[in-house]
Amino acid sequence: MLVYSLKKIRTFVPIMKGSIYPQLLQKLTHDEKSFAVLIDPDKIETKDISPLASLLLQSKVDYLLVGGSLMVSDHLDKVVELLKKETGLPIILFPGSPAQITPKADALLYLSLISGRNPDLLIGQHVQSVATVRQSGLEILPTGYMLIDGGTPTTVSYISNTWPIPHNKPDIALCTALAGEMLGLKLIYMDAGSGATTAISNEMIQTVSQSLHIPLIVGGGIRNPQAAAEKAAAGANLIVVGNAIEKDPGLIREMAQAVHGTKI
Ligand code: 1GP
Repeated sequence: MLVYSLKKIRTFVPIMKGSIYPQLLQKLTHDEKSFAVLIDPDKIETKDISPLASLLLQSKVDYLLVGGSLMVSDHLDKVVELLKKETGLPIILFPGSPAQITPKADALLYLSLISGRNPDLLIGQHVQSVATVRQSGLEILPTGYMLIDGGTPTTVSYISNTWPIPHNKPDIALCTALAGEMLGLKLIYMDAGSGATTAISNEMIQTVSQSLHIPLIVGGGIRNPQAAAEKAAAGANLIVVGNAIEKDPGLIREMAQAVHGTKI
């Protein structure tokens, strides 16, 4: 029975190029929350993709984010290709470096690390990789990426050589996010970093989301459905979870339900 229904679901409607941002804006207007699972190609073997795909489909996940801060495996293309084939879900690259770009995905979080003061990650790498990005044909999602202190040093902080915004300084987060919006960025991603001890506070999310007019992505250290629902209720439009789901894939369904059921 399950096999039959999955087969039916797998007659996917192809994702129209360029449709992800308009969809995010529409959801923002209707206050509909979205849930994304982050898949780090370094942490998954291709043989595990099929069982994961079944879970993703049964759980009504909205997007898949694919990327890692330090990619040592060489199967990004394959992972994206299989995820696409098995789930049909929109795949958004969340690259730790320009080397993590594959045209097999649907869209690219074109990240500028606006919480930091490392020119290379604000604009330098973008200049160097412009040809690859343009030729990829991916939907480009210009994103102000903000690292928020999650209580433990993160790989991103180390690699990017930047300080995160202090956990208890919502005003700095707000001014940074608004500056990003006024610069024309289309999304803000506040991230406490993968496996953060402390997720971004509800207060900070609320402060930022109340004044922001573009979709707000929140991730890092969200471990249970209740936390996911709280972050969504505080104003996050898209909740991203990676680590907790790697440890317990059974959480996917509960997390998705919690986020989708969020009432403001
Ligand atoms: C990290 O926001 C993502 O960049 C997800 O974090 O792995 O802690 O869920 P977790």
